Amino acid sequence: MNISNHNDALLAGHTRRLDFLKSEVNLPAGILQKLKDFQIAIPSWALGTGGTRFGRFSGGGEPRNLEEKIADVGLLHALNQSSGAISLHIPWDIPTDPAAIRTLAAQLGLAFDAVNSNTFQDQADQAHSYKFGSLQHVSAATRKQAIDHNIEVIKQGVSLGSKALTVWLSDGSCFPGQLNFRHAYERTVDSLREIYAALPADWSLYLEYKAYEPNFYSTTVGDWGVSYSMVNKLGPQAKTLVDLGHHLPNANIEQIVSILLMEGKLGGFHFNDSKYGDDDLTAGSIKPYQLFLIFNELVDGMDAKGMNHAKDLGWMIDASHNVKDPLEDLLQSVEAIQIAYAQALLVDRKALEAAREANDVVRCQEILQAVFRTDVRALVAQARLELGGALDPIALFRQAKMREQLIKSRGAKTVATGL
Ligand code: RM4
Ligand code: MN
Ligand code: MN
Repeated sequence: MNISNHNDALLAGHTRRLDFLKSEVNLPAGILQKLKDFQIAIPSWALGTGGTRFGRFSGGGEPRNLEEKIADVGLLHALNQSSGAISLHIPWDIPTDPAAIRTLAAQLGLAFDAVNSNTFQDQADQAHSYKFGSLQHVSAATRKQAIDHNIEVIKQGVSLGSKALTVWLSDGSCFPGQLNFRHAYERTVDSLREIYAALPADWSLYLEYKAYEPNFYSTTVGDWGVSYSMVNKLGPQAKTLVDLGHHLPNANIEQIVSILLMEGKLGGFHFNDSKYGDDDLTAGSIKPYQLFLIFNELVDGMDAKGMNHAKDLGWMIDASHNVKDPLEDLLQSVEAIQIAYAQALLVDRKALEAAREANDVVRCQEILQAVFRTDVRALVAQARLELGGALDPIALFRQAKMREQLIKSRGAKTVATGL
């Protein structure tokens, strides 16, 4: 792959588009640096073809082990210079030789983002089943097994240099009457306290919520209110994680984000998009305006607290690819996130606040929509260019026949671990 040849061929058109943007919009000082600093972690479980419970249609050349997953993220990062971290799901990916894995990642410019525990599936060698929950389970032995697993995941993360544990629980119930809601809540908090106690001082615990699935009557950590009340009980290192696909239809996610940030309890993000539920589609593919509005609140809320946009929250993608090439899909997601971030940085916050204070509702909408309708792709591309990435990552991925090469070296029928 020759990035500079690719860029040279596209440079004239790129410069024209960037100049036009600069002539139309006042770019705030430092915006390019902010875009360059902003890195989005890639989930190790999203590098292969995803499936539904009805089927899975493999695409070929999928990574067969952790080393190959890291190589794939390295490829993404080389192309866009914005995917400089990988988030592992354990036990789907267990680093057997952490030092070697760390070196491999470092060679590709990658860090290890949050590690994710898995108590929503039974593993072949485990003593107690999670069929009726894990941290909420009626049996203390099952809860202990799930707690121990989380503590083990923290240890794995420490050996890789991760700084956060993400806990997503499928715990809940499928039928009315099945669960004592209060007991389930209390048991979950007690279990989380034990995990929290094992957290290194410079780590965070992100507690993710989800409205439904795989349980279809109740989820014990079902919404941001429950997660927020739990992380408040745990302590300052515990925060809520927002996965965009985990809300009931039409939830106002930007408002949730704003309040969590204000309360100092927003920890991180799982980006994706959805039409119906936890669809795990490409970020920005269905509701790009919502993504922009979320970033608008993120930038506003982080600036109000003097936070570092790039470092003070955990930015991750959580997606699944049923019909697209996973790597192309991830390139699309990263770009969509950067576009929304860049647009949020362009909002004239003083003018917006003045319009709000004057109850000028029309003006408020004009300010936001004018930015949302501004094509900032050249700005995002310029950030990539300055970092040594490709002006058009997907085009280069295709021109260089990267998938074909992966199929050649790994085979047409490989299957990556994950969902
Ligand atoms: C869940 C949730 C978690 C992810 C699993 C695979 O719905 O989004 O973050 O780890 O899926
Ligand atoms: Mn998630
Ligand atoms: Mn999910």
